[in-house]
Amino acid sequence: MNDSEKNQQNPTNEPEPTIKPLIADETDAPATADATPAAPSAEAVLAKEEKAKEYNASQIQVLEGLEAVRKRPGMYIGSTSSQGLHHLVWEIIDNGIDEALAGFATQIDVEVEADNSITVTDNGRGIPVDIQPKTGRPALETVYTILHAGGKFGGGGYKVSGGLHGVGGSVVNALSSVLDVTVTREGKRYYMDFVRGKVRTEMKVIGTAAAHEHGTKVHFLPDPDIFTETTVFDDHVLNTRIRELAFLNKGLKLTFTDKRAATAERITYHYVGGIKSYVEYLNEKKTVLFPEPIYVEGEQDGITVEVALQYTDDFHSNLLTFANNIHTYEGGTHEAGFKAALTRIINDYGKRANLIKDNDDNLSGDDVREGMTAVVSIKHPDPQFEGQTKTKLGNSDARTVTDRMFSETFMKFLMENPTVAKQIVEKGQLASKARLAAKHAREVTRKKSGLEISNLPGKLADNTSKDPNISELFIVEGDSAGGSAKQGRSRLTQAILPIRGKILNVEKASMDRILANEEIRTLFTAMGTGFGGDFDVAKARYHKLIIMTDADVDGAHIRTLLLTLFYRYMRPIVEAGYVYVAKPPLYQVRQGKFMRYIDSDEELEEVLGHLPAAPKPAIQRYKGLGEMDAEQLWETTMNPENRRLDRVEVTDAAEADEVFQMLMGDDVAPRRKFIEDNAKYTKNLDV
Ligand code: 28G
Repeated sequence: MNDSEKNQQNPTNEPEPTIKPLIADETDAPATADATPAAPSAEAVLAKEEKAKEYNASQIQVLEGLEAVRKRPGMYIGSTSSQGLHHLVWEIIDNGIDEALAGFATQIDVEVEADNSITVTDNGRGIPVDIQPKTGRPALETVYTILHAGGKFGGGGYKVSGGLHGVGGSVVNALSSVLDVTVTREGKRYYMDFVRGKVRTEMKVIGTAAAHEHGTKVHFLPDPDIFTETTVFDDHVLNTRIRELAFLNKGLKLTFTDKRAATAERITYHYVGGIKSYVEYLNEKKTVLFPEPIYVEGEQDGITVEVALQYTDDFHSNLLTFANNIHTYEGGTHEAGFKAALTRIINDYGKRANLIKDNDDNLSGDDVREGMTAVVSIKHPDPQFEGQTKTKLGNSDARTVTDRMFSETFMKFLMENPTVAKQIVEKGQLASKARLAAKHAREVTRKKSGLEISNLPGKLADNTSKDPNISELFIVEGDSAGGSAKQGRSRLTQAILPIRGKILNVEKASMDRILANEEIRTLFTAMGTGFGGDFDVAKARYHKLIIMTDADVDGAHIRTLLLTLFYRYMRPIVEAGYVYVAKPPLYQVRQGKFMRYIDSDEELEEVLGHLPAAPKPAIQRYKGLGEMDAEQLWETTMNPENRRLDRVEVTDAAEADEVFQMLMGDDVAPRRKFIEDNAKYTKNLDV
């Protein structure tokens, strides 16, 4: 090997390249020059000069092309972050996948070397090595040095499966400090390598191979001058995408080896079931409605469509769509076609099977997708990607073909599997009912934007003023305290909503269930602010929302729950400073004209210590809100003249939310203990 000499000869290393033998010694190029010593004809000299000019021009184009990639890598690979770094691997793997889709490769091996370089090997035909008439260069060299139109970010279209592979090779080459390719085909092994995109070693034969051996091996080291953020590959990212590619290309075997790891074991991904296996994988930890995912496959106008789906007892849907192995996060026409077909067919079938009656509303798209896990994967000869992140398929033919392919087979499936079909329809009907109920609840809330108390549910005793500025809503623990509060209140300004301690029992259930609690729904309705996306603090019917619970553990418990609710579902009212905590006293001390409410035994000691011995101070002890009569409750806790209120800060509510999370555990004992130990938290609100 005389690399230094080769380097000097290498035209790509010189501004004014000279012509030289196209192929180094051992290749299968016709050996001519050495064998013909005769003087060349004038025509031959001219022709040669012409060729030289063409060649020079093309070489300059090559250099300009690759220089452009190095200058603006983001244009070609999106970014030079870790994402861009991994993009290099995807480009090379894609070429191997194209060779597999063309029907020639069955396996692709990906390895991370100890130095963070990457080796990708396929067992396809091997990149052609013959001299191309147009360039006079080996096809292999062209693939790695000529910038092809149609890179992902370089404009133009995408690669077409099995047709245009090699598109990303030159980009990866330009951005690698070293890249070498070994091609095995027709009984020979060819080698060539590059430095920052420029030929270092011209293509040469490095050995022989058995006749049945064929394939391509690409090894590259990303250039640290380009990838300044990081040149370290993330094994999880690689693994995940390689697994995904194995799911998306059924039957194709992909392996991954991380040689940086102490135990560099090879992981093999090979799914004969393709995306059907993908759905099984996604549902692995879920309860499925029927054991095998439905799988549908079809082809029309060169567009292949695959759909796999299965239902679980989940409430959300998990729909992943792909076009030409690219995850179309933003959806697009194929997704729209699938969704439309799914909704239409389930409704059609439901009616045919008399599961959906004539008078019933149609199931909505959301209804039929509830609990569904599905993967839609199409392969399109000319995919158009749109959207913010270029992950939205735009081809309108993809919609019609996906819709038709899927609906035909899916209807057939439902007819042939009536038990499963019934389960799917009934799941949709259940979802529909739940959605209608939720919608109804929302509408009730929305109507309460203001004034008609008549619509306010049962337990609420509203105040008579419509001025939110002077209106207060007391949330009172327990029916008996609620009763006293209703009697003792100032009707003009004070509304009362009793809350039962029962809510405590549901705390370990989900927030959804707590929201289903009647009193809590009443509370939201009464506030008039709406739910979720509709929430509007300006519509609050009360500017004081006062939590009135006992000064004990259960009281703290209810308070935590309510604050959590406000924090999660009504945060703007907390931020606006509308939420308060009432502080019912433990004692009242009176002596002549002196009167004081007392919150603790220590405070009682202290106060008594400062009072004269005679006349004997009268000490009243309050056991709880429920034991105060209407007048006491008014005097101690509700009368704006005497009462003590603490305004709740957002941080208090956030802390309550955290506490609540901790309390969600199934075990009751630690929960109780936690609250008792965290008197600190309870006190926090008393500061
Ligand atoms: C291992 C890592 C990545 C590849 C092939 C095979 C062919 C090919 C690749 O052709 C396009 C077409 C002919 C020049 C095609 C072999 C037809 C016949 C191929 C890969 C341009 C490139 N025989 N395998 N490219 N040609 N694997 N794996 O890159 O004219 S790229």
